[in-house]
Amino acid sequence: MLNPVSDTLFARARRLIPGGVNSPVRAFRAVGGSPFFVKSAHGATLVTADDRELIDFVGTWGPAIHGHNHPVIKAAISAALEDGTSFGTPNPYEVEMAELITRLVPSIKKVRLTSSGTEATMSAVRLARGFTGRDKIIKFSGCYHGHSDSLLIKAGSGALTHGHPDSAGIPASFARETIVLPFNDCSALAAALAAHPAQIAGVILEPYIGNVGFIPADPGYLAEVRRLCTEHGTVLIFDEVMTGFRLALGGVQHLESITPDLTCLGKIIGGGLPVGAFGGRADIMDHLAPLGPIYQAGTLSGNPLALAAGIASVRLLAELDPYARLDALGRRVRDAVLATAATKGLPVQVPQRGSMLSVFFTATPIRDYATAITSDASLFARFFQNCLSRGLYLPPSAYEAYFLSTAHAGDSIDRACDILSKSLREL
Ligand code: KE4
Repeated sequence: MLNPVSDTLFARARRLIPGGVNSPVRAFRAVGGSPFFVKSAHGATLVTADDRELIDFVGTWGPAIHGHNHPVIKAAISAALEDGTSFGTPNPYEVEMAELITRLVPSIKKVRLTSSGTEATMSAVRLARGFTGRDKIIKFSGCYHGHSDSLLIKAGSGALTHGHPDSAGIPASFARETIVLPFNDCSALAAALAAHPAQIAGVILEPYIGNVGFIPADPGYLAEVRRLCTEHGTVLIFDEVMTGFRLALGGVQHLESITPDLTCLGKIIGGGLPVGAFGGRADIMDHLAPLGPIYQAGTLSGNPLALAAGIASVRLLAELDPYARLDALGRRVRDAVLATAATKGLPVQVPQRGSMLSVFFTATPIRDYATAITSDASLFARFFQNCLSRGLYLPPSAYEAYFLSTAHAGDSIDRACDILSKSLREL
């Protein structure tokens, strides 16, 4: 695909920005070719610097659940902008967002806002360690919780995409405090907790994984994780940065009727601007400065513009309740891929819940990192390029989730399913 303007921009970017990108997964290293640059986005569509229109199945990695540049969110940002961009003091938007989150996610009794999901999960882990006085944490292979040192161990998303699930630059002394287990394996968790009595500060997981491709929890798994954490006095942290407000208004914890001790949020609650949040039990949260000894801070935490966008986005979800419609769109895409692959005798797995799904090129049912990496990444790369050449942008990695939006309904989803089918047939 000829992208002269994007290629020129990418050449300039590579001279000054490592890899030419500000987040590695955007670099197309796993799918070949060079990334296109986007100059605008509206609804389900991206417009590239070379004026190509693409149907977007990435949705800026989750925030764009209403599609891009939604008029209600745009109006909320514009109104907030009239009063300035950042005050460095408490502002009314922070109270509104805290009241919204605690009303819609009942496990969150108190909440602290940050500027990214990484800050949210990093802070939640520090809080669990400070609250319990324990040092070790448990995470799960393929789960990605942002790029803080304790959590970049066997991580998914861009770390896995580029073959560095254990990043360089993390002292062995840090890595030793993080135990990594397989997802969807209750006995592995039970054994690890028993082997480290009163040593595990917290268990952190994506309740449905979005960062090794999409992998829902097995029935009963999250309930057993909850029971084991309670038994061992270990803080259960649900990283719902991706799934929060994405799969249900109350997140996966609502769908599965689980009450975590702490929850991390991000993406959708920023409406496309930089926001993260972590919250949960008040007796834990009250250990945070300035009340308690656990420090956490941020210059732009509670930023009025970002919160105006996030409040508008979350309120719109509460008003429209689009989740059944989003699930229908997800099923539509899943069924189109399964049907076409079946005609070719092409083994694929398409885990899907609501507006999240992934396509794995393997005959192995997907339930964890080990099964996810049986997917044929080179076949995915060809599938990705086939789709892109026809005008559909999938995540540029075999280990990411696709995100649909309410804006995909109608013509976009019809065209996208047609492109997916043609692209599969061409493999
Ligand atoms: P941020 O620091 O990128 O706002 O959030 C980190 C994070 C935490 N937890 C979960 C479950 C996440 O999915 C993320 C970030 N997600 C990736 C997409 N897989 C962001 C895209 C990127 O890294 O460029």
